Amino acid sequence: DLLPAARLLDAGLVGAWLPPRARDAHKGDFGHALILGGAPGFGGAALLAAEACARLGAGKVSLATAPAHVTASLVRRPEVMVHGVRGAAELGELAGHAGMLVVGPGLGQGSWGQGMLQAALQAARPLVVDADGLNLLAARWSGEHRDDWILTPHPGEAARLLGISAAEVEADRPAAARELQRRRGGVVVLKGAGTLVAGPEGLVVCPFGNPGMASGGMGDALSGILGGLLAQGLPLEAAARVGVLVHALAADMAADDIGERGLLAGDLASYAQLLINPGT
Ligand code: NPW
Ligand code: AMP
Ligand code: MG
Repeated sequence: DLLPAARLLDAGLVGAWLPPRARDAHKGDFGHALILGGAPGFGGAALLAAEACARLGAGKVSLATAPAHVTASLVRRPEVMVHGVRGAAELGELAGHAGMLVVGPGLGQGSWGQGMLQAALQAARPLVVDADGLNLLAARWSGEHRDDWILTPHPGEAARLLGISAAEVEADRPAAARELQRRRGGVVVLKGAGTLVAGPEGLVVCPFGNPGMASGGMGDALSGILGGLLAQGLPLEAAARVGVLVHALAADMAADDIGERGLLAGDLASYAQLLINPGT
């Protein structure tokens, strides 16, 4: 049974948290997200996050990535402000200008990634921590506990954070999600079939999504979706629940259209956009 005894996420939550935009709205109303990630070899992860963040309606998206990825990122997504940084010292005022940060997609665990995570932790902004950001939390920031972050581990990352095996995480997913939330604070999204969201308001499970999502980059897209919602001002736990829903429902729409096998993370963004604009 993929769905443990937890409350089911209701797809109606998406519209409830994303009402139509005011006619006189401007981009400043929808926040500025900064994505930190993309060590050499993993530039796509950070770009997928940036693209998903923009597609969810963030007013502005900045991306700080390894210099090697700047040109390709701009070609693919000119709407994103792309900064090539050789180290966190070159971030300058970037983190201070953003309203929230996503750190981890393709971050790597070397000195570049460590510096970027350190800068994110010091930025005093809400965070989404994913992927290697989580691996670094497990390895080097074991005491870090915050109320203003969303952690998005897959079972392998959750296992590293908890100091147990992925099999043990999978054996009791609700217990793992709750324990991680207790130890680290904020909101924990334990990914995998039947994604769980554990936060101060309790534990919920997502009944949507499909095995087409078992492909590289899917988690990176989720981190960007969550960033886009936080940037627009959704409270932490609502952003986590709505983001998990949008991600899974977009993948279900995509699978209905083009099939599960061969589904790509980059395919999700346009379906996500349909979902957050009901009536289109
Ligand atoms: P196994 O071996 O499959 O049984 P890692 P990663 C386990 C970037 N990417 N249920 C899995 O178990 C990311 O952003 C870049 C059970 C294995 O042990 C990261 O920065 C891309 N087990 C970096 O790569 C696209 C599960 O977790 C371990 C599980 C490394 O991230 C790809 C694997 O995890 C990627 O996103 C489940 N449902 N899911 C790009 N285009 O630039 C996972 N595991 O070692 O953390 O590696 O997730 O690939
Ligand atoms: P990551 O491993 O970080 O790339 O994240 C994979 C994403 O795809 C997570 O959001 C998972 O919940 C989702 N996912 C992967 N496999 C499945 C599946 N079989 N059913 C539902 N969702 C899945
Ligand atoms: Mg991942």
